[in-house]
Amino acid sequence: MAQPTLTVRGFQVFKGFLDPAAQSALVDDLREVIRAAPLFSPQTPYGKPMSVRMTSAGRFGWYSDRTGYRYAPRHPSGVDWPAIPERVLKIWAELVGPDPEPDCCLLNFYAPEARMGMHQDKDEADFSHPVVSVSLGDEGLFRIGNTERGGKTESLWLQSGDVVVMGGSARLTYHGIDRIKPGSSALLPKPGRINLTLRVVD
Ligand code: MD3
Ligand code: FE
Repeated sequence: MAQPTLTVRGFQVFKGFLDPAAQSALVDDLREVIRAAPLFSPQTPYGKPMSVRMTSAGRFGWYSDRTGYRYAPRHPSGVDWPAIPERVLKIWAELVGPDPEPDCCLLNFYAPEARMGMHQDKDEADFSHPVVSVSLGDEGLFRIGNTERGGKTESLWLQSGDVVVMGGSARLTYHGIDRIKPGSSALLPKPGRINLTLRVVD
């Protein structure tokens, strides 16, 4: 099994896990996902739309509106979420093992001005399963905090092809994306960053 390039507060970072050809192939797969389940801007319970646009693949997709955050079995249009692409499942299997398979692949799209505030991911049933993140396109500044809100943080740039595994104590660590660096990658046809997160929800 692959060894992480670095580990920051339990986050295992695999720099350049995907080579440029693998990244392009993945983007082609994701284009199909977005065609079936278009990106949308989730409303927050605070009444403001998120700056990150999202969609999902798999049995569950992440969804939010004024009534709260949750996993939903269908896209807001009413269609089922598309299947998680095989190429994406392969990344999970290589780093986490084949069983269990993830049942949600959340796709976040960051336009140049988008960001994601510090938060914990705790809408899943069992935190013993890790979360795997795949970065594509422009670099994003990832901030890692603590298991309680506040305190000292550490930041690192995530680049196209980097994969991060969040397991163990890192699974409930606060984290966010402060900004992206438009023009730092030529992978996507326009400026922006895609992040995939693979999760076991159920
Ligand atoms: C740590 N996404 O979708 S990926 C998210 O780059 C999210 O789009 C960011 O935070 C992004 O919830 C960061 C890294 C990440 C993802 C999920 C985690 C770190 C995590 C779940 C638990 C702990
Ligand atoms: Fe998160």
